[in-house]
Amino acid sequence: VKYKFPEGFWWGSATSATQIEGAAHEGGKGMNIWDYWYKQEPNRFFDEVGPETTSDFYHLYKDDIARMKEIGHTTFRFSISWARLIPGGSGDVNEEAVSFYNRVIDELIDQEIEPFINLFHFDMPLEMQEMGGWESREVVEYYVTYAKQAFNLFGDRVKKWFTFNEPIVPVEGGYLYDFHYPNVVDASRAIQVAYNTMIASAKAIKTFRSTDIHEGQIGIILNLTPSYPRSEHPADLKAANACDLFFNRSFLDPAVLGKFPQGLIALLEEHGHLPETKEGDESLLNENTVDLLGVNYYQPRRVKAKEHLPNPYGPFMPDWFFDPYEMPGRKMNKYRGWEIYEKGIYDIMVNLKENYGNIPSFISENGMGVQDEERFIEDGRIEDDYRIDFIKGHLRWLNKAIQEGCNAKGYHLWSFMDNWSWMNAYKNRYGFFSVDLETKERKPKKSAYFIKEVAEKNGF
Ligand code: BGP
Repeated sequence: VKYKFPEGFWWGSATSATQIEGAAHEGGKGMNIWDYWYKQEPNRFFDEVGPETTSDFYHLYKDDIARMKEIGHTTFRFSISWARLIPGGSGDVNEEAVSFYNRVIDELIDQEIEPFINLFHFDMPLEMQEMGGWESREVVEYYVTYAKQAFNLFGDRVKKWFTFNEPIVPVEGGYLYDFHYPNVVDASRAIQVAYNTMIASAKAIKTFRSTDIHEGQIGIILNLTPSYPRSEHPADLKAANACDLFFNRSFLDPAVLGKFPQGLIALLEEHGHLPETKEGDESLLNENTVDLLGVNYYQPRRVKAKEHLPNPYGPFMPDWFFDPYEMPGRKMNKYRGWEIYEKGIYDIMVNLKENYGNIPSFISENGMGVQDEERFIEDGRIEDDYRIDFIKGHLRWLNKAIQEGCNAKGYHLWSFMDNWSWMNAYKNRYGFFSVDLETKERKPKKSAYFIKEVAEKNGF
């Protein structure tokens, strides 16, 4: 074994409720924005496939957990569907949902796989969205009540909690770039949504720590995209810094350091876009930073100084401050259109070590989406050597970061099995297991055998 990982390193994978559970209208679940939006505009979803059945984990969880065991998982991240646990987002808990999540948790524990639970993965209950979604402080309070219910129901067995997955994505998708419901394009509202999510996260953390049965850890999962400038020219550096402030530090700093970066505040203030705040917010954020940070890493951002000045009368956008830069010769995942830059994972870890107190962290998502993956079937199995190479490439850099003292505790692939992905539906496949959309049959890909060996040897 050339690349050995620290003892007890977490090997597993990540999923989310809407993307794997299915049973969207079963078991007493309420509607969330995805169920609703799909009903309104099915043509905006790839192949017009919606979230009703996805990978049917709701019914097949037991066999799936056996499969996780089979490939050496020691940990597994899933999310609770707020609209399943509390249909409508507020009010009574749905007993069928409690029973389902209890069965999942107990099954994982029986198989010696530690459950990691995320409370929010893009799936706002419809009623909560109608009340204003994350723009509303009332919704923030309902979210905290939901979190408290979840801690009380499952916190006796679950010791790793996350308040949000990629909270920036609903901001970008729902309020800036029109790829999530409610399809708003308005930077002021986007900034309010971003701000309120961090308030919600801090409040949930505070609640977690004040409920006495829980001695676990609580954190947040962020998609970090290191921002690399085209050159060392001051204008390019400035562009990369703005990009970093908007897309990384806007969430990373409040989550880990307990305050928004000064540079970001100055930028927003200059353009008249500071969010509305409430008394006590500052100390709330300050006193409720995370214990653990999940890092989702797929690709970096490469940027350069703006070539043309933005129209000052047009809508304020983060893109006012930088242009994307397509570095010649960069390595691409040609099956998904994203850049592959393995060293990014190392740069993130070093940054966390140097500037964020070496907070305990782990790779909570990393993975390779592939369109039309059936073309790689040989003798009935998907021979996903490209995915194995992708994983190895990232693990080598993660290993180097650990050798240099970075506090990385584990690696989760996105994802355990092929799943439904938001507007892309089943276009890009990510799993260790393929899923037949008709029969829901799962089949291990070559990478499933690879990860099993890595987990068993704790390295490769
Ligand atoms: C992350 C999300 C996941 C998943 C993944 C793959 O940002 O947390 O929910 O969707 O990206 O993205 P995609 O399916 O769009 O390729």
